[in-house]
Amino acid sequence: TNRVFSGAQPSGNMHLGNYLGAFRNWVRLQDSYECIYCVVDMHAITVWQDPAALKDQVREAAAAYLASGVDPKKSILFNQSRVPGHAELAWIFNCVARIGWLNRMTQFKDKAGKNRENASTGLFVYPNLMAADILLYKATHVPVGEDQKQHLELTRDIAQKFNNDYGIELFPLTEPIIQAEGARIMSLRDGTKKMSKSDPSEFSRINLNDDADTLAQKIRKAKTDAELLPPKADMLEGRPEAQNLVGIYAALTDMSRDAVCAQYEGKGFGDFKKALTEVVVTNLAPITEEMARLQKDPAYIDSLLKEGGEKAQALSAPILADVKKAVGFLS
Ligand code: AQP
Repeated sequence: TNRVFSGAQPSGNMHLGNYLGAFRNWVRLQDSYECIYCVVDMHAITVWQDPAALKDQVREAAAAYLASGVDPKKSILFNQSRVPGHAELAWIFNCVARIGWLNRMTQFKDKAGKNRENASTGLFVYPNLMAADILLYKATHVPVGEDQKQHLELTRDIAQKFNNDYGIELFPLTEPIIQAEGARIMSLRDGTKKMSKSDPSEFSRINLNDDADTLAQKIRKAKTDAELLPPKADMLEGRPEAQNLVGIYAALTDMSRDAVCAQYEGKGFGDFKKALTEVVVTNLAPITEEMARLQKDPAYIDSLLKEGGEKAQALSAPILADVKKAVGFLS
């Protein structure tokens, strides 16, 4: 079977980048793959999370998946910490992966920043946990953005080394599903930085639970330039903020960037932002409403996650048993 695994961290502020770069594609994959979508709470605590807030953030993330169209009848939806196999397999992978491999991971360097000595050890071995997430289910495919390509390569290296070391063809070499061009959404304040949950500026990001007035205000204040829209998208070169707004419009309407430019050629960003606001509000309103409705009933979300967790547990148990046997653990 072709099986997909993917997840997002419940670190609060689910945003348009998460939707266009991840959730929307997850929904499309449900028809052609057996899909497992996980709220990766164990990844989230690699940086400090307030315990009371974390619970709500897990529910918010699950609500965002569901409101985007993840269907718990078709796909498995659960939170990572509920299935202990993730931690167990991650430990085994801590002993398979080499320090030199992890030292090459650029995301660790970005996230740890200058104060590397003070980063959690979890942040350093994060890619090993990600490999465990994927291989615990022998997922054959993972949808990845540009930023996660290196981690998926590491997952393949771990699978291969495990298979070699233990002399057993246990794990598949998971293939990436490369996202369509333009899936990377940038900050509204700085077109060279990606839109991110952890950006301290609310105006950098379009949250999935922003109301229409907030959306309009954020788009009005988004950084742009005084130039007009050109007839072709490649003429936006060197204008990262303009490129980003055109990209968002194109992604939400399923138009090409060229078609968007052709439609608004010669217009300034005042006019374009009005049109963009309409597109964003129209597309996000149903998601925002559904998220709000779901979040009013946390018990319902918790019960869905529990059910999903039971399915994930059942799927992973025989695979983990094979791993332990290969390693030589007594059972
Ligand atoms: N700006 C983005 N454009 C396109 N896709 C994005 N994703 C995140 N930001 C963008 C995709 O969303 C999925 C979930 O991401 P994650 O929760 O694992 O965390 P992240 O990639 O580290 O996202 P953030 O928002 O930047 O979180 P923080 O600030 O907490 O680190 C992934 O598929 C990701 O590619």
